Amino acid sequence: MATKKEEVARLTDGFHLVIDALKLNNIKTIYNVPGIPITDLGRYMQAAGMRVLSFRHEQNAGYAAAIAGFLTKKPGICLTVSAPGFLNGLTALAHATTNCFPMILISGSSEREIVDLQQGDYEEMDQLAIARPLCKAAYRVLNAEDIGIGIARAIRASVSGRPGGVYLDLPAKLFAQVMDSDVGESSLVKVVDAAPRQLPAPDAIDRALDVLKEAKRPLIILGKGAAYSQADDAIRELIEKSGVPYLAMSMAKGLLPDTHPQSAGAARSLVLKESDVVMLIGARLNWLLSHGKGKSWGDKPKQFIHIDIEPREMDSNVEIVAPVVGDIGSCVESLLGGIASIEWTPPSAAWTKLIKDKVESNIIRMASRLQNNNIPMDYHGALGSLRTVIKERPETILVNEGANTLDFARSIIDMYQPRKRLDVGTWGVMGVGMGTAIAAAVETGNPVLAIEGDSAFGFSGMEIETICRYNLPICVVVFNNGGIYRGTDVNPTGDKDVATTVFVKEARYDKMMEAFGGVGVNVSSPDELSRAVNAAIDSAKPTLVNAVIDEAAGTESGRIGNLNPQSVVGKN
Ligand code: ADP
Ligand code: TZD
Ligand code: MG
Repeated sequence: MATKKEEVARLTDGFHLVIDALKLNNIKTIYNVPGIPITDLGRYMQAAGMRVLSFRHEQNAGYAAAIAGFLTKKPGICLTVSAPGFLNGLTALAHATTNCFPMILISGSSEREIVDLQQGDYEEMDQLAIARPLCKAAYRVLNAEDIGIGIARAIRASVSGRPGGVYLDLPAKLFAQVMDSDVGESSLVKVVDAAPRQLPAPDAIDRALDVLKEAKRPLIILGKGAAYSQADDAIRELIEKSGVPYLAMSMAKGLLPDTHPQSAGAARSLVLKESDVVMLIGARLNWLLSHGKGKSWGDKPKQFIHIDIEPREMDSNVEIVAPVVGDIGSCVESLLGGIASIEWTPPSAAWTKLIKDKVESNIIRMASRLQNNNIPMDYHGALGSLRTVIKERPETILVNEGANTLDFARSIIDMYQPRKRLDVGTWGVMGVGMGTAIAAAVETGNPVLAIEGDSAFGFSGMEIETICRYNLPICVVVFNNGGIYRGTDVNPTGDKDVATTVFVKEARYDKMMEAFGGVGVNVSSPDELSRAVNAAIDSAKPTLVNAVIDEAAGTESGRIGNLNPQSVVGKN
């Protein structure tokens, strides 16, 4: 007869099946905040050799998971407790879905029987119903033998087609369910070809090439979908072989170096207005591209070619004359094949010279402003020095959020390598900073430079303890202008409360980093700033640089002040 010990040895349970299912699918990093009912899950995961990183707030763990998905093309995993932890993670899940990043939010939940009768369980909430509208797919696993299938479905849903966020609900009861370990093992599923290639139809490629070759003033726009696809060589070849000028959206910067001769980045308004055919590659015609119409697109007629994996994206804002539906790697390869098989004439010198002249004059106009040594620093002086840091250290991952801090950094700092610029994404979310920086360091091992508005930093600032705890090579620079957009607003009533956009004057964010054993530096000039950041990257030590910025230098909402509704009766 088997002893009790031998009998237990032949058993597995919900905890271990979740771990085995994730490991079988090569998922080994978890971004989490512990608590009932998932504390032991995190412990067992760590014991099983997974990397389990604990955060101070689930939203930051969620942003970490989201960007891990963008960087790796595998779902980033965020693990939370029930109701409040779940809700804290939900913003990040919605953000991942909005940005087309693959992510799985796994949350523990309370007893179904009690939740559904609303009898007041510990952290009672119908999480599945709440998550569903905010993600691509939402699943709940009730029985241990379904854990393998549940995790397989979540993985496939997150990365196949247009990537996005998936919610996986694991009730507390599930973890302790016991089953025979052999039966358990055979219930696990290793997902085969989780994100199958999707080849474009040959006639769609022919149609696209017909439009492109007739163009007098063609333009390619690369979006973060192009960066995500990791088809870097093919995209570069398409741009160089076709000779078509291109614009890179924020997180597509560096797919080709921003200094590439075909980059129209410094002539953005000109090319949007003057182009006659625009080929979008992994970029949506949403607000970030003024929906493909209106003043910024000029009054010349335009035709759009659109490459995207999501068929419903076609004609979403304007007519698409040549939709190309498929994965970017396959679509770009097919276009390259097409170009090779026809007599391809590159765009006219008149068009490329018009752009080149504009790019050059804009770069010259900017150069002297970037070299200013004003104290207190303005955005140009401070970012001019960080621009050089990235030029000399192109493998550094730049994380960026804020309003002026974001908009100026995006246009001033050239990127040289793919997927090295990570920012606020489609929604312009403040608070992605520290979670993004942590995942970037963990997933790539590269140094990370996070350029943060002081307001933006505040949303996730407590995670600098996490950065110190895991000793990550992250240098955070807080652009401290004492407020949101500016530090100069005054309360018009003269009341004791300061204006709504203003923070404590002369705050020293560097001292927060020192509190956790990291390095804190306070700087007031561009030279000091670049010295501090170079030293931080050389040392690989967690560092926070408090960069004192002129409180009057910024503008309302950075570059998107036009989106603020205007009151006709309100007085400022
Ligand atoms: P940006 O903000 O940089 O303009 P968007 O987030 O608007 O970029 O667009 C990204 C697009 O890329 C989405 O429409 C998404 O469906 C698409 N996409 C993501 N991955 C792929 C892929 N592998 N192949 C094709 N399209 C993709
Ligand atoms: N909350 C969230 C989650 N996202 C937002 N985008 C905002 C609020 C509104 N918001 C912006 O759009 S930018 C910004 C806020 C609060 C902060 C800007 O101030 P900053 O940058 O200090 O980060 P600058 O350099 O002072 O402009
Ligand atoms: Mg600020």
